[in-house]
Order: sequence, then C-alpha cells, then structure tokens
Amino acid sequence: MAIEVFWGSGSPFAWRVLLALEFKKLPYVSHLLQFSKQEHKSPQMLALNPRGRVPVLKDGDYVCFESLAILYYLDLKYPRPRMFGGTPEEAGTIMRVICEYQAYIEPHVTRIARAVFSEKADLAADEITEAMHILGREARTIEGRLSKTDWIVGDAYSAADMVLFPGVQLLKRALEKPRAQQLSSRFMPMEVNYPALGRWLARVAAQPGYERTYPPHWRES
Ligand SMILES: N[C@@H](CCC(=O)N[C@@H](CS)C(=O)NCC(=O)O)C(=O)O
Repeated sequence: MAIEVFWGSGSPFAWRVLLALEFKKLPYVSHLLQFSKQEHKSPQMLALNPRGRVPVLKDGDYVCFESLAILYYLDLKYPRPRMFGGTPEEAGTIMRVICEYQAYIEPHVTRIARAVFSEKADLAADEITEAMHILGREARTIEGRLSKTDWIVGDAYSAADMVLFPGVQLLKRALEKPRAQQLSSRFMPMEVNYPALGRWLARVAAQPGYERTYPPHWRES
C-alpha cells in the first residue's frame, strides 16, 4: 500500500515531508488540502490528526503527524538513503541543529511571515524589528556554516536541510513583498547579503523531485 501524505500549499512543515519523500524516492499518494475550504479540519482529517493540522502521513495502518516525527519515522522505516546521518555523532548534530532552529529561529520566522502576509500588521512595531534583528544574527551563523560545507550539517543533504529550507523560503517570500521593503533592507537580496545561504537554497532546489514539492500557489503569485 502506497504512503499517503496530506498537506497544504505553502506549509513549511508539510514541505519538509515532501522533501524527505522525494529524497528517499518513496512512491506516495499526495492529498493537497485547501486551507481556504478548511479541508484540514474535515472529520476524516480530524480522525487522523485531532489537532487538525498538516502534514499527516499514512503508511498502511500507521498514521503519523508532526513533521519532525514523520521524518524520523521515515528514516527508521526506510533507512536508505539516510536523513539523520550515518553515526551517532552525526545524528546528534543533525538533531541539535534542528532543535536550535525550532527553539531560536522558527518563532521569529513565523512572526515576520504572519505580520507581512496579514497586510494589517504594523511592520515598524518593536517586536517585528527585534525579530528581524535576531533573524539577521542567526542567518550570519548559518552563513558561516554554509561557507565551510555544502550542507547545513557536514557533507551530505540531511534532515537538517529539509527542516530549515522551507522556513528560509517562507521568510524570503515574505521579505520579497513590496510592503516589507524597509524591514528587509539589510537582509535582502538574500543571495547578495548571504551568498553561501543563497547557493545552498539553489542546491536544495536542484535535488531530484524538488519541483513536485514546491508550493503550487507560490507559482501563481
Ligand atoms: N508542529 C507541526 C506544525 C503543523 C502546522 O502548524 N501546520 C499548519 C500549516 S503550516 C496547519 O496545519 N495549520 C492549520 C491550523 O492550525 O488550523 C509540524 O511540525 O507538523
């Protein structure tokens, strides 16, 4: 029975799972849900994930939600090629970088993206300036890592890349909006201010199957 994945366009969490499935070359049935129609809150979806969020993965009778848990499951169930490294040390570093991202970076990415896309939020507010400041600092740290290696951890594409990439893309998309011009002046263009980060974005985008993972509605606007 093929793996089924339930996802929504533009969800950075769902994007991680699609990148992982493509990396492992696993066949899957894709269920693209429409957030605008609340399809992720249907009785069928709530039966799979009572939180009514995506991504959700169904593999035979087994159901998993929470994107990082799905990546972990896939790596244990389908170990080749590996996403969490080949040694305990690599696995530890990959998980550490993911935990650091989730604890110290992701909340600020979410804050900026929500503020830009909500149209009404004041982008000059102190908490937005502060979030941007933190993201600039964190981006410099990642830039430092990527100026020494091709991938976020070591010399192989890993779960760390799959977790961070959609968040960086979301931030970039938000900061490219005309209304974010002033806010993003010291950050953008990312490829100029953070060249190693820019090359890494292109490297991930060159992975086989990447086009299938790209948020469909991002192509339209
Ligand atoms: N921690 C979860 C976050 C999942 C999540 O928040 N998904 C969003 C889409 S980006 C969602 O389904 N939101 C719908 C809602 O909250 O109603 C994960 O990593 O999978």
